[in-house]
Amino acid sequence: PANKPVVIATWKVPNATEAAWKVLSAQGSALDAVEQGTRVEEADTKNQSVGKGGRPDREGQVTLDACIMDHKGNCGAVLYMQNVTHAVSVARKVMEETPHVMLAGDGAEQFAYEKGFPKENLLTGASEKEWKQWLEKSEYSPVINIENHDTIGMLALDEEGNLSGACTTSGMAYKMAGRIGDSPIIGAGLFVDNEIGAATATGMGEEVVKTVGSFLVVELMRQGYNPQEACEEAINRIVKNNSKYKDIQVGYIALNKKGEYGGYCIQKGFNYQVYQNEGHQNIPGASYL
Ligand code: SD4
Repeated sequence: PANKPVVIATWKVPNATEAAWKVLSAQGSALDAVEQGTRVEEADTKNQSVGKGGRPDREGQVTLDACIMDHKGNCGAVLYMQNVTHAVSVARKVMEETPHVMLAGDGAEQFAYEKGFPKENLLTGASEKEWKQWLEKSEYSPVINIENHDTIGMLALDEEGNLSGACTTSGMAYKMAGRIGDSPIIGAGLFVDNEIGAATATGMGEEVVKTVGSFLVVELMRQGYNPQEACEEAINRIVKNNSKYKDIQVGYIALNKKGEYGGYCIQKGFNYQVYQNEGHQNIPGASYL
């Protein structure tokens, strides 16, 4: 069918979806596609929400969260990892080469070095300068769509009809040291069920974790919702439980087994990227507000 292969990703990330498309259009796997695609954003120092160049926590440390999940239900994650750019690839190594699903902090970092990943300074001059400005007031009030924009969650359906997903981030800017968001948590920041579909999240991770957002989106698709409706209902759950929803941004994207996709968020300003046979496009996400 014409609906596959297809790749979708949170935010305006044409270089990332293009890298994923290269894999998919050469009959590559969805798993390789989402890894290659998300690596583009990890390496891009201009993206200050992912990988190298990411905004630090309030102590000035850049700490990365990432996970990956394949069509067999295998998954791997790294949490709060420092000094290694390609968190998504380390997550894949956790999935494929350890008996575990998650490695955190120093353990994740040491594992990455054992697997040959280079040690790098992830704090760029630009992010350090902004952090120092932030320190003057030290107020943690995440700026919707700006300060915490561009975590990349990516979902792909390959030529064989298999689904995979990946999610990688430096987390909320100026978070407390030790804070972990939704992005490396399977079921929250990402979930893939090869029978049904896949979903991933961006925005205020705490709200996504509280509602087990990506798992919810996939389960709603299992019950018959299309990807768009499933994202809408998962956002409704957050809004219903939270009197402060006007100050919060969360966005979901979803892709089902048929290659249909959708996206929805609380606040205006979210968009997502799609690449399929018909070409490349950026779609403004419909929003609750
Ligand atoms: C987090 N969900 O750490 C991430 C942040 C994010 O775009 O999505 N930024 O909570």
